[in-house]
Amino acid sequence: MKTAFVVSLIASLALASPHGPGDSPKAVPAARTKTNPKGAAFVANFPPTAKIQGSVLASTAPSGQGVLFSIKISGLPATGGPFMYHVHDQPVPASGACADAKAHLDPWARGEVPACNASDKDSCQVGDLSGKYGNITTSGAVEKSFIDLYSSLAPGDEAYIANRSVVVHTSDKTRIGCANFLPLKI
Ligand SMILES: *[C@@H]1O[C@H](CO)[C@@H](O)[C@H](O)[C@H]1NC(C)=O
Ligand SMILES: *[C@@H]1O[C@H](CO)[C@@H](O)[C@H](O)[C@H]1NC(C)=O
Ligand SMILES: *[C@@H]1O[C@H](CO)[C@@H](O)[C@H](O)[C@H]1NC(C)=O
Ligand SMILES: [Cu+2]
Repeated sequence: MKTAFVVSLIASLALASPHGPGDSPKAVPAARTKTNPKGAAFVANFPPTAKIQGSVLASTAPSGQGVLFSIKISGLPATGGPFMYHVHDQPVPASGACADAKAHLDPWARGEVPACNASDKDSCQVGDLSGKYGNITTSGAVEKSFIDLYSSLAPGDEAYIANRSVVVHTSDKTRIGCANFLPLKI
């Protein structure tokens, strides 16, 4: 009896989809990307129509593991902070409409709740950069760099960020700037 129960339990676990929408957020920790190509670099430049100026550079980290993000933003308004910034799933279309960037890059369908715990980055959405590395709490200009082990610059990876976008938000989630990651031309 007991054995039969255990066997059926194991069978039902094995059948469960690893990325199903009903999974608890911690069921599938974000994969750490180990295949970032050396020297890959993409940049998202906020367009003149955005309320903020600047860029987000994403390049393979010097160690080869993870993506080095270098954020340089100016023109952050005096009110509306703290500001959040994320990699979003879709690119911004030619119209520049930030809403069309859709939701955060979340290849493992982790969802929005509970909020990302920065002490447990494995459990956060891949695209939730401010959840993992902190909100921008200043107005005006800011520079910030960090290495994210979950984002990918390897084409074909679920967490590939090129051809997607970065979005900056006020604390009420209003999108005040968005731009696509495009190959860096030196
Ligand atoms: C965040 O993660 C750390 C490390 O796993 C844990 O000790 C802490 O309790 C977590 N905080 C919350 C609010 O879950
Ligand atoms: C971005 O998408 C376009 C159109 O699908 C494709 O031609 C291009 O190779 C992609 N670029 C990258 C860096 O993946
Ligand atoms: C970042 O700001 C948002 C919006 O105010 C807030 O909900 C979130 O808790 C903040 N995150 C941290 C880690 O302080
Ligand atoms: Cu966002």
